Amino acid sequence: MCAGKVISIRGHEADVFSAGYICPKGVALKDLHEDPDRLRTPLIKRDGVFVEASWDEAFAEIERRLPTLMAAHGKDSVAVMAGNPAAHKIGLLLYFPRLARALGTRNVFSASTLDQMPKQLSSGLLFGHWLSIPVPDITRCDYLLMLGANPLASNGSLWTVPDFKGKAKAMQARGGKLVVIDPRRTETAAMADAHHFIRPGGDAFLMLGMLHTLFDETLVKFGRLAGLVNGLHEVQAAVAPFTADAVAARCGMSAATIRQLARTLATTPRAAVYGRIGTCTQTYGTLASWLVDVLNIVTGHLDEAGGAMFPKAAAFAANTAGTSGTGKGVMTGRHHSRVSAAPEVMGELPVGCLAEEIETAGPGQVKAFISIATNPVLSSPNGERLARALDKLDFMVSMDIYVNETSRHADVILPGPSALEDMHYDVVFPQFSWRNHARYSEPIFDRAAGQPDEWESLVRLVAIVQGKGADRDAAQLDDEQFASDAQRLFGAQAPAVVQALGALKGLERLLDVALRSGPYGDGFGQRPDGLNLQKVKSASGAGGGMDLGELMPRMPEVLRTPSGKIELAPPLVMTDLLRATADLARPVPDMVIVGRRDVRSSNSWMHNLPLLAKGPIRCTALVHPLDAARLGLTNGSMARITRIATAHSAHSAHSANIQSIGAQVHITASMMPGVVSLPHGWGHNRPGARLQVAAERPGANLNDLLDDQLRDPLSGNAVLSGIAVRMSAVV
Ligand SMILES: Nc1nc2c(c(=O)[nH]1)N[C@H]1C(S)=C(S)[C@@H](COP(=O)(O)OP(=O)(O)OC[C@H]3O[C@@H](n4cnc5c(=O)[nH]c(N)nc54)[C@H](O)[C@@H]3O)O[C@H]1N2
Ligand SMILES: Nc1nc2c(c(=O)[nH]1)N[C@H]1C(S)=C(S)[C@@H](COP(=O)(O)OP(=O)(O)OC[C@H]3O[C@@H](n4cnc5c(=O)[nH]c(N)nc54)[C@H](O)[C@@H]3O)O[C@H]1N2
Ligand SMILES: [Mo]
Repeated sequence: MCAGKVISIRGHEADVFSAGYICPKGVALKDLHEDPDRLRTPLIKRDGVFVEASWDEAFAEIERRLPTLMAAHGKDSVAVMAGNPAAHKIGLLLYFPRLARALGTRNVFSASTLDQMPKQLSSGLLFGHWLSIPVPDITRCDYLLMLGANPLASNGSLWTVPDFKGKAKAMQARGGKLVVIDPRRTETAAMADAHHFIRPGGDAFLMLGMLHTLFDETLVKFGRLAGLVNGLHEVQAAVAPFTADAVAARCGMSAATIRQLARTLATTPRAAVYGRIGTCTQTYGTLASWLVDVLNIVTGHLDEAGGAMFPKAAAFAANTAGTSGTGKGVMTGRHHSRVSAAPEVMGELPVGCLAEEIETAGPGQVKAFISIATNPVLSSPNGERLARALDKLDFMVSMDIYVNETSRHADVILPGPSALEDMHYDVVFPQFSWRNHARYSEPIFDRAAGQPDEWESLVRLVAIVQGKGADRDAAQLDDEQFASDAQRLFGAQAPAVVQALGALKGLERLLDVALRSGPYGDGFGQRPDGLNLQKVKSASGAGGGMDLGELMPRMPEVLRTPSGKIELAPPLVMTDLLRATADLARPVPDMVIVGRRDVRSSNSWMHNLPLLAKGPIRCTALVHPLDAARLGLTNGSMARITRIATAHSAHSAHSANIQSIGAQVHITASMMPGVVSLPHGWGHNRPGARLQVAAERPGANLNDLLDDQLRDPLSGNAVLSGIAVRMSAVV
């Protein structure tokens, strides 16, 4: 560690995972570190104005207000939400669940229901664990069918694949084919061997049509998994209505193309289907996510080299714990949200329910909110409604590094250290990585005096909630918690484990336990050649980390279903197929809106970093020339995009959205006619945010047009794609 300035940031060629590839956001960490708007001290709002405070003052303020509120209104009166950066920060990820548990509230939310909850649910139902999500084995794959993803911009998602472009080119060089299904000819589609437009929201229908073709043409084969799959006949019966001809109009694709996609998938020995955010953020999100894996399973590509395989992470891989090959499986709906009766999924309620839980009076009404690294005012549908609701709270705490569109509503803001002041070990991404690996990064800079790590702030919040006091030392509280956890986890072995961990504390202690008891671990001496933190640390840094090899078959060991089989026909999904059957002939709207990502942006933030913000305006509305001509839109002009009201918004005064937004038009034949694409996470013109650079070019907020009440009913995931809109020229 050192004190000083960032001179430059570059990729590390010896890195076992990235081989030196970094995206522009990595380079921009310099700007983030130096950003004058990034908070360095806690803030407390006094008489409506934020004032700087010491850490002790901030925690004292929380202790003064939160426990009394909980005592008066009950546990559910506090809502808590964790956002996307929590997936990148080991401290937030490992300690957030402790806060949620300590609060004991049902009102737990996260960005998962704006993103991948459908995939987690479908994987849980099929394979028995929320985190058993197969990824394409790209280095050996010869045919990759990709739906609703643009890894050239995103670097992959639920599939961590740095330099996707290089890997896809290598696949093409050995004769492999990449086929992209997307309503926009994206950067990824442009390099693909084939690209097909699809009507937004049509993916479940497309894949049902493909599945029907596989049954119809007797192309179904399980290969090695024969005998491990339950429910094939139920699936075959349920897909009977979905012939390629019946689904074609709904997908905006020809029946011949749909059949051909199915045949190529079935007859290419090493092939995989991959679907991502475009397939999740729709009303059939769970169905589409399920179908991706069903197609892989029934064509014999699941768990095969070059197909869709399950990574095996070195640490914190819950799907390596417990008994191999069997388990409890997953269930949903153990409780329901108070206002909309939405089922709990993975312990969470849908983000779309947060505003109404704050607005609606009665027992269990949300009176306080703790937001952790999340900006739902911009990143969730109908954020304006949420913003109004946040103003009605009795108390709000934000753990955030900026005063932004969401944290401006807080009474207390607790900032985390800069990314360069934090140690790092990827907890989430190795569960979905293209190759198994383990690497550890030391902090580059010392932290400013008094600046706690984020896990320490969470430990202090837990202590406040548990009535242990605001002035307790985080490290000591953590020691106490660890001692009791070790007893529970290791029983009679606990003293030996504690001794083996030596002087390690906090995150490093948890990481060492996870590595040593993980699938490659030394088992605290039982397997002396195995991993521990010390070994991973020595291999990291200059060494570039530890390569744990290519993806390996994991069936049936990875299964955690009660039957010990793949459950191809989960009742929840079978019932939802009836909804899709009834919906098959629904006419498609004239014009719908979808989102996109830009390589120089990260959801609703990083727009304040000069290196990323410079250059052309990125928050543009992409429209096809035919639509532009029809609507009288010209390149570079402003258009008004108005949403067409849904049944929900018609009944509720609260939920009335901002009805329209203005965005700059970019005319391009890369769009499917009838579809407009606008990135999300913009709209940095809200009063009270302190984002000087972002405010110069605030952009339009796509989520202002979207309906917080539209969800995939199974997973609770928000519908963010394929929403009917009208567009007109601003004159
Ligand atoms: N319309 C539409 N909306 C979408 C999407 C879409 O495709 N279309 N995508 C959705 C998806 S996939 C996601 S994941 C969500 C993401 O939505 P969010 O979870 O809200 O995440 P971000 O928008 O990235 O906001 C991150 C917040 O964390 C703060 N932050 C950054 N670094 C740190 C840190 O180190 N510590 C702390 N404490 N805070 C930090 C930032 O200042 C910001 O307030 O957006 C969703 N919204
Ligand atoms: N640079 C950058 N990288 C990121 C992020 C970022 O904001 N910026 N965000 C990160 C996060 S949180 C996530 S979750 C991942 C997401 O990573 P990806 O899933 O790759 O997300 P996108 O790049 O938004 O690509 C989604 C694609 O789906 C298409 N689409 C929209 N609707 C439909 C539909 O109904 N059907 C089909 N087939 N396609 C549709 C869109 O046109 C778009 O091209 O990216 C991560 N990486
Ligand atoms: Mo995401």
